[in-house]
Amino acid sequence: MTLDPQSLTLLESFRQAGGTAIDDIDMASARRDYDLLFTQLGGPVADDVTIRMEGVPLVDHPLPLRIYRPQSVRGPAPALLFFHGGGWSMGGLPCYDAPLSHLAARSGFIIASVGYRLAPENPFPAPLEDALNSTRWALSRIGDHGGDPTRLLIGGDSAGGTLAAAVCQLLCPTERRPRGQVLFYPVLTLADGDPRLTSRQTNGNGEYFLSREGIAWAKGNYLTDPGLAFLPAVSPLLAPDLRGLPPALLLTGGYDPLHDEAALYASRLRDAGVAVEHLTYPGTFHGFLSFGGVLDIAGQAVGDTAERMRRMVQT
Ligand code: D8F
Repeated sequence: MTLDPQSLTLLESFRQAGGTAIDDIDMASARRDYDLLFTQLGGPVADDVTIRMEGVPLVDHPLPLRIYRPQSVRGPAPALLFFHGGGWSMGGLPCYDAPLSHLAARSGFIIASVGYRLAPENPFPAPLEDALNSTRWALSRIGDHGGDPTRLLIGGDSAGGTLAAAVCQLLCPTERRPRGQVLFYPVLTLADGDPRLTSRQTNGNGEYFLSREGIAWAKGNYLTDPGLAFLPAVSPLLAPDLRGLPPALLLTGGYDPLHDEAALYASRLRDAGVAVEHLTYPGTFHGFLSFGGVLDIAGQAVGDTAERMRRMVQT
């Protein structure tokens, strides 16, 4: 397989733009560049979806919540609680208007995107605590926003996918749980040097947007001590027992350094008796869902995901 022509052209434009090596850039500039990139490349927002700012009323620190409601929905709708990517330190709610509005429109789900606290100002465990607490909140209160708490999925992309996967592991077997986990190219381990993960080597040299250096930079922001990477709450792939987890959908590009950890997590989930599907888009790279303005494969993935989301909440 080779890169598809649109993905190749986009990578070529990233290369032309050059830019500073990520570990030389200050946090404010990194966040500005990230926001610009994601808002510019997302393409148009779906016009049949209402976008509103609300909040998650956690006791110590309420979190911003951005709600995408398809105008066609009547009554309580199935809902997806979403955690955005950006290496636990970048990204924000406006960056995801294009992909999440289209996912809401195509699925008929209400999507609630959580403005969890970001590192390095709020390192681990703050982002994860926010994800866990907002999930528990949604499982009891998403009805306040037109969602059906018995048909709740959680999900996220990249670092947000890590948070969603970890939350699924952290919820107790005795409490209410989401009906499924939707993981777009999640980081599934921050423990360095796992020899099983060949794609970290082949796709991580900086030619395909997300690099090993970028992951190391994000890890440095998120973790106050690199030894924390061995906690399953940081690296969900390291959890010894995956039995009883909610059904999972994983999506990756063939040129993503994170491809192999998704494949491995999917195979371990399957061995543990969890319903799982891993969709690979061979010709594209990390982050493709967010680049729908220039990549047709993003729209394809939104359609594929919407179909699986509807199936996850049936019966
Ligand atoms: C380019 C963003 C704008 C580059 C400065 C980029 C990331 C780094 C995103 C992770 C690490 C995600 N991650 O920044 O892709 O999840 O480890």
